[in-house]
Formats: sequence, structure tokens, C-alpha cells
Amino acid sequence: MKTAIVTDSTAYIPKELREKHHIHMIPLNVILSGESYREEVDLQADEFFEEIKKEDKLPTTSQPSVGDLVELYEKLANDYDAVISIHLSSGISGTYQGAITAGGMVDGIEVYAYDSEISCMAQGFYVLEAAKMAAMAIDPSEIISRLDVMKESLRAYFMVDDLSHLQRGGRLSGAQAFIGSLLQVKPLLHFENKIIMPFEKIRTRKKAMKRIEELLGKDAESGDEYQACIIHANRKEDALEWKQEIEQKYPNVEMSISYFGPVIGTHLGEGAMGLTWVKNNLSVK
Ligand code: MYR
Repeated sequence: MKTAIVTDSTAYIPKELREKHHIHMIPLNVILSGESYREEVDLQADEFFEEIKKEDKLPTTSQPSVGDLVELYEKLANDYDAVISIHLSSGISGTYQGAITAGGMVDGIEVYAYDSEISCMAQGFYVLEAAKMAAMAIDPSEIISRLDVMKESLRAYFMVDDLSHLQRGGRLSGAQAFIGSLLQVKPLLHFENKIIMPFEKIRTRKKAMKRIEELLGKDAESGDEYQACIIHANRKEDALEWKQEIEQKYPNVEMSISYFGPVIGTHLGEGAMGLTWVKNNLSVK
């Protein structure tokens, strides 16, 4: 059984890594001054954060069209028997639903759409695991079961400098009164049932980072091996510093750094930062 692994651009898996693991990517779009750009294809994260400084109009985003997904799956049908198409949470984007619709329109290949219920490198953890398993010719159903097991230990917490981006894009859920009271602080955010919810009200960025570290510590102190990734929106120096700090504290956590690209950056704003982790000992090496 030959299975292709597809994901969308919001996993922000660098091109070289995608190529190494034969991962196929479908981009989401950012609309800047009336022009639509495919992120990770026409527009990279650093260009985006430079560009928005010059723009008065705030960017917006859009999911890939069903037609683009159909075209990709049809192309893959020439070489593969099945596709696992892993996407950002269905609670924040219609991309996963688009993959289901497109999958039903294609002949000669079985399409399994998978809702990561998250995004960015947390989604990337699933994608890389699925790609390693697909390379071993493991059956799609077994790959999907493995992703479901990963989901049990996967955590992601993040904070933003300015909550208004999330509010404006309609991607922040929770009681309005609570959200209003969050505008002055640096709330810790997370995903609950596929949508973004405030996790805790925290006053400063430093305290929020400490709290995330504490949450990681609760898991890491079990002694289990974890992989974790710091994700930042144009805050590389801070990310590097934080990485070193965590590495010293938790040697059983394998650390990496990734980024919030144009689409997710549109909704979180520059300066956002987060940490995601998942148990490693289930992972295919
Ligand atoms: C679309 O237009 O379909 C894309 C909408 C993307 C919404 C993004 C909301 C922020 C997600 C934060 C993810 C943090 C993961 C650690």
C-alpha cells in the first residue's frame, strides 16, 4: 500500500524537510492590499512581517479551494493508493472540510482527511510521524490510529501581544466578558474541542512563559521522552533563549523552533509565541 501524506501550509514544515519525507503541501492564502498570496510559496514569514508594517489595511486569510485539493489528489492518484490529508483544526478553518469534499470527488485513490484539531508545528508533529510510517508502507488505518494516540499527549499553549487580531478574525472563543477583561493582560491560550479558548489570565509575558514551562514540567517530570517546539511570530532571539532555558531544565525533552507564518500570523499578530509538546516514545524513529 503506497500512501501519500498531504498537509497544508499552516504546519510550517520547511521545504527541505517536506522534500526529505515526501510530504505534499497545499497552501492557504493571505490577502494583502487586495492581492492574494499562497503562503510558503509566494510569500514567506519574514517577508510577510516586513510587508504588514507598511500596510494600512490589515491582511485576511482564505482556505485552499476544493478545486486545488482535487487537482492535488488527482495528481497523487497516478502514484499512490491512498492519501492521508492532515489539516489545521476544523474549528478555525474550513480546510479540513474542503479536504473531505475534494476526497469524495476523486476516483482511483482513497482520501483520508485528518483533523489535527490544532495547527503549526503541533500539526507538523502528526505530519512527520505519518510520513515516517507511510515510508514503511504501514496501512493508512494504522497510521491514523497512531495519530489518535499522539493526540492524547499533545499539548499546545500560546500567547499573543495583542488580542485584537484574534478577535477581529473571529477566532477567539469564550465568554465575551472574560475576553474583554483579557485585553489588558497576556492571556495564555489553548485549543479546547478544536477552538481557541483562553486558558488562564496572566499579567505579563514572562509569567506566561514561566507558566507554560511549568505545564511542560508536569509532563516531562514523569521522565518520559518528549519532543517540544517553540513557535514564534518574528521573535527568533526570544525563542532561542527560551529553548536553551528549557533544554537545561528538561534534558528528556527534545527541543526545536518553528514559526507562525503569514496565515496564522495574520490571526495572532507579530510577537506571538507558543510551545507545543508530545510524548516521543510512541514515535517511529
Ligand atoms: C483560513 O482562512 O481558513 C485560516 C484561518 C486560520 C485561523 C488561525 C487562528 C490562530 C491559530 C493559532 C494556532 C496556534 C497553534 C499552536
